[in-house]
Amino acid sequence: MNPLIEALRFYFITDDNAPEWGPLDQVRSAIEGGATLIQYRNKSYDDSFLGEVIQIRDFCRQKGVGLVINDHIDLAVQVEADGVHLGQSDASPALARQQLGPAAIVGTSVSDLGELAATDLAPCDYMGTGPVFATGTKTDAKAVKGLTGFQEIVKKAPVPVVAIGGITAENARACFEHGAAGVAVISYISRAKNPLENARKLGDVCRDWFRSKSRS
Ligand code: 3NM
Repeated sequence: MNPLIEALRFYFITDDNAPEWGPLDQVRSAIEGGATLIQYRNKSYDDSFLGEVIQIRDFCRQKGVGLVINDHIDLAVQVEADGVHLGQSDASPALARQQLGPAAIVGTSVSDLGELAATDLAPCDYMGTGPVFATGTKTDAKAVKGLTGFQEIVKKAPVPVVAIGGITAENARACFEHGAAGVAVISYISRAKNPLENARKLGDVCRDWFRSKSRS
């Protein structure tokens, strides 16, 4: 299977506002539980966080899990991350591809059919679409689209689509059944009482789904 498709399955995104666990602890639990790709997301990023990013990068490298940087192409270049994820109001995926090269992972967020029509996905390896379920983590998230709305977008998308927003071990399988290439999750792990336990539960669901797919 295409290594990127495998990496998208269980995509953990760091939370800079989690009350109990810092981003490095979150990443440790996520990877221990089976996360296949990590995104460093920090909406108040400045240079004082560089050490944190380097620790996360080193941990990801040690575990053989890719690291994508949210928003900041320059930071991705600086820490030699595996790629970037860009929102609609960030720099363009084309610029990211130009700066990071052909091997980098470049992803973008597409929340509805209008954005899908307006976004140049040619430089992108995947897109994230949500919120599929209600989320308290992204304060400016668009309307919840549900599984049916999600599937409508997947059907028209020219690249693999990762489901995001309110994902848990209980609803992840339904996302895969509606065409998700992967599930991206924040609070189910970052704000869990026991992040490792939740990461393992989600890891099991993702693993089971792809095992059953590879047999069918
Ligand atoms: N993007 P949680 S929803 C970062 O809809 C993000 O594009 C979204 O966090 C989108 O797993 C979201 O805690 C937050 O719901 C996801």
